[in-house]
Amino acid sequence: MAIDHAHWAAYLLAAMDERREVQAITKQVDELSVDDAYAIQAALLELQLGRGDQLAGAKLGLTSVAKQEQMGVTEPVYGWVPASTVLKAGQPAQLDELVHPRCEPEFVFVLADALAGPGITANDVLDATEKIVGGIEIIDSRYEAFSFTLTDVIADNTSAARVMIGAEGIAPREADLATMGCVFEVDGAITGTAAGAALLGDPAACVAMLANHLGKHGQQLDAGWIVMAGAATDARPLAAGTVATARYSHFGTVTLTAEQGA
Ligand code: OOG
Ligand code: MG
Repeated sequence: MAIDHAHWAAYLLAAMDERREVQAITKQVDELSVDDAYAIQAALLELQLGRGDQLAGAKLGLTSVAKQEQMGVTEPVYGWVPASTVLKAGQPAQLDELVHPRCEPEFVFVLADALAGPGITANDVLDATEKIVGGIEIIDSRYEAFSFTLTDVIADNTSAARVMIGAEGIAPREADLATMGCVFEVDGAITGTAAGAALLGDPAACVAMLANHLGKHGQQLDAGWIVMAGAATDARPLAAGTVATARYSHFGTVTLTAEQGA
C-alpha cells in the first residue's frame, strides 16, 4: 500500500509536541523505502515551517563508525535544523520539552555561500565555508527505546532536537580537518575522543555528500546555514543536571547543561 507521508509526518510532529515515544513506523507498514522516508521528513519540515519556524541549516548523521555501531544503522542520513532548535550559548536544554535526549559532539560548518549539488567536492565545501566551529547536538528519537531502522530515523528528521554552537571557529583551510580533535566529557568523565577523520575520513566530504544528496531533490545548502557533519563519538544520555563538555583542538570548549524545566 502507498505510504501516506502527511499522516506519518503528523504522527511524528505530535510525538515531538507531546514529548512522548511512538512506535517505529516500520513496525506498522509493510515497507518503508528511503524515498518514502525522506518524503515524510520533508512533510514534517513543512508542518514545522508552516507554523512559523525557519530553516537554520542541515545535518548529517551516522557518518562515524562510533555512531553507526551505537545505533545499528550503517548508512549516513540527512536532516534539517529548524531555527527554533538552536540553543543560545549557555542556554540550558529543558528536559520537559524532550522525550529521552542524548548529547553528542559535532563539527559544524557555517556556510558563506550556497552549495548546490550534483558534483560538489570537499574542496567546493571549503570554498563555500565561512568558518568551522564546534558544537553539541541533542538528539531525541521520537521512537520507543530510541530504537529504529534506517528509514525510521530518516522520517524522524534524523532524531534532530537541539544544537548549541560554539563561538570560536577557524577558517576552513586554517587546519587539517582530518586531525582536528575532540574530547567529549559528560559530568567530568571522558566518554569519547575522536578526530575529524572519524567522519568518513573527512568532514568536508560529508558536507559535500549532503549537498549532492539535496541536489537530487532539487534542493541546496543555503548561504548562512549551519551544517553539522555528524557526531564523531557515540551519544550519551542527557539527564537533569548533566553537564556535557566538548573540548576541541581548534574551537575551544562548548558546554551544554540540562534542566528539568517547568
Ligand atoms: C540519529 C542521528 C544521528 C549523528 O550525528 O550521527 C546523528 C540518531 O543517532 O538518533 O545526529
Ligand atoms: Mg548528530
